[in-house]
Amino acid sequence: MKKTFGAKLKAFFKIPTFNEQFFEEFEDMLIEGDLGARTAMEISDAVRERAKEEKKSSAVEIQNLVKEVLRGKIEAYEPTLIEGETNLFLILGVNGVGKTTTIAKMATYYQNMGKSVLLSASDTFRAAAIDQLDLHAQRTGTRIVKQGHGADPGAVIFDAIQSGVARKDDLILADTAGRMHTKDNLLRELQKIDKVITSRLPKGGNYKRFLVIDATTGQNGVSQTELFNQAIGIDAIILTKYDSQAKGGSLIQIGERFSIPIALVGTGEKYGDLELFDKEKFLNTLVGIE
Ligand SMILES: Nc1nc2c(ncn2[C@@H]2O[C@H](COP(=O)(O)OP(=O)(O)O)[C@@H](O)[C@H]2O)c(=O)[nH]1
Ligand SMILES: [Mg+2]
Repeated sequence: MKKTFGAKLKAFFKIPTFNEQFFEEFEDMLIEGDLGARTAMEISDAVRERAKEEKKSSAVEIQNLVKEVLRGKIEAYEPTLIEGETNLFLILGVNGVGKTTTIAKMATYYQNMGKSVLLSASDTFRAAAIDQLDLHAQRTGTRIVKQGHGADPGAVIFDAIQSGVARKDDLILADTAGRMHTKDNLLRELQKIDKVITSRLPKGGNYKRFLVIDATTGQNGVSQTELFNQAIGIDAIILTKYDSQAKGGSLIQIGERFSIPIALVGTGEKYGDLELFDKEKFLNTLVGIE
């Protein structure tokens, strides 16, 4: 089995010999862990300083030092609903990252809190996408607003808002397409959707844009964030497939470059496999503590 970044880090510090080769390999490992070149250098410098000051540094000490450097780079985001208002969460991300699955998990999560949820099948680009969300709606007992394959996604969201407001739903979860014929098409489509929401959601409504990042895609998560953030702005990240060996090192770069916090973590394929992001736990796992 492939070792996690945290396990590698731990093993690396078993017998630290602080020479130039050590620091070169150390930086390479940090970059492989998707922490990015800048953070890698920052951590490497901090360890260098510590090693010089204290002569010897134990694995645990260095792991904690790495954690300290990382701590200021990411924040948690609590996805709370505004009571008595229409909340709308737009779920964005490239194909296959887990948007539709996460929507079903979020529906379950908020329904368990006693909230009424409405799904908007606004990924109309793929025919199967509507059926997939529809199946999740049936299984989780959630109401859904949908139109046919190829329909205008803005129109679907428009309908969902009208219906959700009329029925006083607490939360509308809107699916989106992750791919279109061209990247420009996709971005324009998302901007149109965004405009429909900002102009149609009643005053006092709570609109948040969530970007889903697949933990296993590593460095690509950073360019995906840049793309979607430029298009309409992202409020928070949802990290999926955290049950894999990948422990989301790219979130450090995302936090550093775009200051976008992390709301939720997907830990499997079942409806209950969704957790609130816990920063301390995340960092401990990332650097191999515990
Ligand atoms: N192991 C695991 N698989 C996931 C998770 N979230 C989604 N998936 C799987 O990823 C695949 C793509 O998910 P889907 O929701 O269709 O992605 P979308 O294209 O972004 O809507 C499916 O096989 C899901 O079961 C997760 O947290 N862990
Ligand atoms: Mg989907």
